[in-house]
Amino acid sequence: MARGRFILLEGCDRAGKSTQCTMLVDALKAKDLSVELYKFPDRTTTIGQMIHAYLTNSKELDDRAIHLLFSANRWEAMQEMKRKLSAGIHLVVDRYAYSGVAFSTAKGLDLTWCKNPDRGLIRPDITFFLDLPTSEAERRGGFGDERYEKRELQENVREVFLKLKDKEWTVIDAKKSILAMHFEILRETELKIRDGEKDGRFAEED
Ligand code: ADP
Ligand code: 2DT
Ligand code: MG
Repeated sequence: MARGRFILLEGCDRAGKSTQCTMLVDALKAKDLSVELYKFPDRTTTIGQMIHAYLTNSKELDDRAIHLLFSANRWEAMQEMKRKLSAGIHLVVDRYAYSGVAFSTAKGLDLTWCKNPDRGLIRPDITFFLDLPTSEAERRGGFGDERYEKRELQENVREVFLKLKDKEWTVIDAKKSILAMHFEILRETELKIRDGEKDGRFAEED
């Protein structure tokens, strides 16, 4: 059996990641494919609850400590994700290690230091970067109360994302309509799934 594909959606706040993840999962299910949604941070685990307490300002943590918790929150999902991919289930993932590096680097931590804890995680088969200028993101509603929902930080995060962007990313212009974005993401995903029927190994982050 061909292994499932790891499909990642990354991008700044309000670029439409969660909207597109749900639409992609529904569209793939409608085509009778096995697919599951993962979201990072996963706030349901013990580590995730600590992250949630930090993001909602009910707990203070050192910048490095919270960075490592975000990474640990991915590591604790790894075995299950590998099992599912091996069983032929496609995974649509809402944020991953790039968000980890982008936010912590934007706060002032060293880029290489930030990348290290995620080394060895399963590598996505396709990374969509939903690109939206901060000014456009702001028009999609006022900032909420979470710790990172601040204009200056969001601008820094976008800059780091643009620095991290490599030629393997598929950049989606998030100024487009929800449906236009969906069709673009679905088309690329279906190509990747067809392509992936040939290989069976996991690529790991380096
Ligand atoms: P993210 O998960 O990237 O933060 P969401 O999917 O939660 O973004 O979308 C943030 C807000 O923007 C929601 O109110 C959503 O309905 C709206 N939105 C999402 N995509 C678009 C789009 N392409 N054009 C206009 N508004 C959008
Ligand atoms: P959501 O709004 O998508 O729940 O994200 N974040 C996320 C990090 O700082 N490091 C990480 O590794 C990840 C995955 C981005 C909550 C916030 O958490 C930030 C926004
Ligand atoms: Mg979201």
